[in-house]
Amino acid sequence: MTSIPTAPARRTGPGWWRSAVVYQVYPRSFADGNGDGIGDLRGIRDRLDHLQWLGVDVLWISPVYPSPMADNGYDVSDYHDVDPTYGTLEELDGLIADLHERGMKLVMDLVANHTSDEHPWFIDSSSSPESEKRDWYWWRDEPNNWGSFFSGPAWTYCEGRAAYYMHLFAKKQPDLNWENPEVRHAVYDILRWWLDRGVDGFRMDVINLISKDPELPEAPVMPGQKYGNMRQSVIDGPRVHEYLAEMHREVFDKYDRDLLLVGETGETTVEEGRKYTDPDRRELDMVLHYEHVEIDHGAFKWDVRPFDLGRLRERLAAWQTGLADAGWNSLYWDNHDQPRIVSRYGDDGRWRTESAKLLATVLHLQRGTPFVYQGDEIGMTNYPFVSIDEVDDVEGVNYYHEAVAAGEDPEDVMRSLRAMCRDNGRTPMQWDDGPGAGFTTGDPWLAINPNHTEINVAAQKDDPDSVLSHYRRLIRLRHEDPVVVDGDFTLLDDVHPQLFAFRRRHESGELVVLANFSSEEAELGDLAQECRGEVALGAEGGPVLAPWEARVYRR
Ligand code: ISL
Ligand code: CA
Repeated sequence: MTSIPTAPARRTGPGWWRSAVVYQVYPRSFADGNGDGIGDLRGIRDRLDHLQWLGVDVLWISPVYPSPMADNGYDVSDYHDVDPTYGTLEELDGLIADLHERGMKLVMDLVANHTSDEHPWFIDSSSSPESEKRDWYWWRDEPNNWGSFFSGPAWTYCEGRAAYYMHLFAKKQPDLNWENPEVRHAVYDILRWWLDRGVDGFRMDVINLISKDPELPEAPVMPGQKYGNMRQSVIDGPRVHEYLAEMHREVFDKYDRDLLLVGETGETTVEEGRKYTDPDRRELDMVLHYEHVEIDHGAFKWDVRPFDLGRLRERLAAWQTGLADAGWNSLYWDNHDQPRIVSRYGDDGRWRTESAKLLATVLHLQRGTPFVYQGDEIGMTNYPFVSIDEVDDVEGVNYYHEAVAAGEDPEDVMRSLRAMCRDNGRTPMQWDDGPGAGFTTGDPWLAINPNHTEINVAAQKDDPDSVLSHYRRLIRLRHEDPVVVDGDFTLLDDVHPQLFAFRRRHESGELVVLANFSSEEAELGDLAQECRGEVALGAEGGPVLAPWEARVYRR
């Protein structure tokens, strides 16, 4: 039996996050401390032993601020408090203290591209064209043709202002106007307020959308679409780097602490990613790009395509090499917006355990900072959604109604939702095989996956071959082996139909990862010459990899 030692080694000082592992909690679905069926801060505090045992260094929690919950908290109505659903500010202070006591850090979600329409800023701004905050949002007498990311138009009419406001997401999420310096400074105040409270950094929601082309030009309309695709005018917009550098100067440079600054930058490119994260530019430490989680998207996310290993390998390698000498990668498969990776790129049936372990291996052994999303560590799967009534998420619900109204077969739409709907990643965390999965003693806000009777933390904790033990081993390897942190990256093969193989090289040695992304055996061919050294993870073996086998050599 393999023994699993504890006590991770932690680095401090500049760049400490290169050797760290982040764990993301979606508070609604992690642990319910008061039995009302919704996860909360009490629940998170009660489960910190799990995080410590796993060995993670940083906890990132999705928003817990007061919110009308049109988008589960990504619509903030007060940046300086905690929503009663999740607890109190005192409880959050308690969480910060608990984490610091355990040597862990807390990263908060900053949602500053938009606020809730119930935020006092928007209420004020929308009240009259004379409002002092009239330019805090994007108001126009006539809307342009942009569509929103969440279906429908990106503009909604407001009686009070007799004008339209822009919302790239739901209509209850009006976009802030970052062109206005007062808005930027109000956001910087929020950041300082939380840093002064003891938080250790931020994951900045859709931060690459904050700068829009101020002309707001009409956008191209794709075939079959009603509204224009505004991406060109909003993604990595004209002043985004200027704003982030200003934020750094105004806020982060003034704190002499080990902060972590992560930007969510959907649909950004390697070139832009490098700019955001080049330490000399003093913008962000790392970004969450989307390229590797859009491999199975067609023209848009609901147009589901088969997984393509070649494309995954090529895009991941592009980020590894693109940020090799400046900038830093974040590494993730899942978050609260993504379907479960084992159902997507792995095999959630016969090979669930093997493929979940393989996906973890290839992710964690790249160069960058890994993010574990709650449930990844036990190989949680997608939920078998049958009816739209089971879906809560605003993006999925809006899409369903729009597509069905446009004449699409509801069965086809449900098939897309089953594969891509964000609620796949939001079903409650599976702690044990009991009726509430150890998540709640009450009625869960979103259905628990029926497979929690088999897939749960309790069932995997003492099993050295479990997905959970594997995650723990990978995290420990990062803390102990400088090759994992600092080694360079080389893709070893770009044609094999089943293999993802790469090498990490460092003055202290090298690691080779050989992974078979298929349910059939894979011949290593020329790569068999890489089977040298000690097997650091996986089992000894010859020139053939078993289905979903990942083998790691260290020499
Ligand atoms: O995949 C998507 C686009 O079709 C979205 O789900 C994507 O994740 C979103 O564009 C960016 O996500 C972030 O901002 C959203 C919020 O709903 C997400 O939960 C958040 O992670 C708006 O705040
Ligand atoms: Ca609760």
